Amino acid sequence: MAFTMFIGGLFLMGEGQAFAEMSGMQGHQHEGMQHMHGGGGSEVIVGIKTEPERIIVGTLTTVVFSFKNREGKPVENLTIHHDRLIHVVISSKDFSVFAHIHPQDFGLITPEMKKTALYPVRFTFPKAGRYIIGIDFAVNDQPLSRHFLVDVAGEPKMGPPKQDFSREKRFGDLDVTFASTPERIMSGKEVTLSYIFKKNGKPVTDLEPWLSAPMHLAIISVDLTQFIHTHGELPGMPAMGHHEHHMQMMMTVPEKFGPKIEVHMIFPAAGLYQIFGQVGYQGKVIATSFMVRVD
Ligand SMILES: [Cu+2]
Repeated sequence: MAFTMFIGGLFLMGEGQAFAEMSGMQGHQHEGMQHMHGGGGSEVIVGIKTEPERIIVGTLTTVVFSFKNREGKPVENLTIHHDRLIHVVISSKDFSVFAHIHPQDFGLITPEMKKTALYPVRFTFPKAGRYIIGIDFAVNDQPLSRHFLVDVAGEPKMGPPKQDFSREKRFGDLDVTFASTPERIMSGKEVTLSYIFKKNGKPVTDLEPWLSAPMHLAIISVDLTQFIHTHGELPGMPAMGHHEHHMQMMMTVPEKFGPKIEVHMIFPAAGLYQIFGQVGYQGKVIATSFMVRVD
């Protein structure tokens, strides 16, 4: 496999510049876990390489993630969480492009991948400019998160992010009302985000779990310094702290639910954030996108 060529290499970027942003546990809602698990996972050094190295709009690009320990040895004990070994979120800086993909979307996880701890995904970048690539994974069941920046060359170029604070939008067949409680979001303070799904004016009660969660969310700051992957909950599920939130991964989500999904979280810093949410509906995944300001 071509991927073996990446062994030993760490980062790359569109223009040959390395940006490896190690976000660590930052804002990932699992801060408490480090104490409970002895912090072994923070030793994981994640790298990213792309093939081709210089990414061009419209070209199928392989993005390979490498997982190493301090000694430079491959980390072999990645564990499945939310049904997948590695969750990869890609968003353009203008927030017009969003993808949530996994190595398993492109084929089986091979023994070779496990042994070398090199995991590829494929993606065609549709616009030139900067992208954030966030990944979520778990080592010995300890959830970890990292993010990277890559630059893509070519045409068309992306514009600045649209400042759209509308709270009612249509995604696919669904009308989605988004709200936050309290309405004014403060950094460092807990906030509840809520989504209400309607179709033809009627509440949707047959939303479906996707990857063992009512909703998957990727929350990204406009300056691309913050990447948070979190999950929605159903109202009435017991209130969860950070540890319980992790345990929710093992909980069963009802087969059908709706129309409301809630997300409990703490924004780590002030600024504008785009909130991408994904929910299962009629065998498909509906992606939602809303912008919030955090003071
Ligand atoms: Cu995923």
